[in-house]
Amino acid sequence: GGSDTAGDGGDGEDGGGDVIRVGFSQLGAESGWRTANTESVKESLSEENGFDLTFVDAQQKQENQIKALRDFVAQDVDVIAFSPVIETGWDEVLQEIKDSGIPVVLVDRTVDTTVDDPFVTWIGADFTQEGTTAGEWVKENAPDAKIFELQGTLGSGAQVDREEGFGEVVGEQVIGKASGNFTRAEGKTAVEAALQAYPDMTMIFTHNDDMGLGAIEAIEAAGKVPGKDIQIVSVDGVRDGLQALVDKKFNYVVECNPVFGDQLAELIKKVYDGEDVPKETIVIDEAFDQTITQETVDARAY
Ligand code: GYE
Repeated sequence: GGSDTAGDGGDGEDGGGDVIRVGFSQLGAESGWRTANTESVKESLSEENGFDLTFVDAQQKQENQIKALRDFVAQDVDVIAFSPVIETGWDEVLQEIKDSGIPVVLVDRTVDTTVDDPFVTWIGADFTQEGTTAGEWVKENAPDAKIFELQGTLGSGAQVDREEGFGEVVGEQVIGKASGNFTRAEGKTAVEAALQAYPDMTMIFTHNDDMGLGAIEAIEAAGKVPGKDIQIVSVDGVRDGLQALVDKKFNYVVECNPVFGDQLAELIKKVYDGEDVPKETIVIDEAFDQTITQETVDARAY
């Protein structure tokens, strides 16, 4: 907004060399996945690539995200990108953004809103499929396991959908659930309590590696062997998680790839230029079992 004085721009005023002003509201720094995702986003939305990025970390608090989004509207950025910590509670602010005319690119997690057409495009992983892939491994390899499910942040797209996908395949094997909010510390606490509450559990399905690493600490402190007495099936595939697989403390890891900054940058450019973009871009994942090699882990970029 406002009328800028002409002549301070340097290279080209119209088309071509425009700098794209992006406001990015990241939900937090709760996990290894998130750290890698933040790095990837910052690297791709760089000055050299033609972006002027305002990056704000909400520390897993929705109110912080809403404030950041309102600031982006006030600053009249060209494009707003955000990763919503939970799915609901965005109606008001999404309507405000819509009224401002600033396009929204949804990143990673999803929203559940009454606002019509709330975003131009979404890029992220198929969380339901991740849960299903984990469930299928269990069905095949541990059909009698008694499972404690260590959930991510309650109400987040990643938690809701992973639980759903897993539950569809092996829901009847789940004997208890609790959230560890996607962090190592809270994962550890949740598993300490679960070991008391469900002494017959033989497996943990954790919604991310960090909570699974916390679970390892709790299991070992209780004198049990992770990966044997209590198997661990996880999602993400950050280096520490894959190392736990090599060390035979994790049994199976479904990948969730956080390194999609380049794809995000491409989408944002197209949105800015008014070009057509797909409604969704699904980031491709794979899965790993204990046959993974140390070389693969060492070569992991995050
Ligand atoms: O799996 C977890 C992070 O939303 C896909 O959030 C993301 C999840 C990821 O905290 O580690």
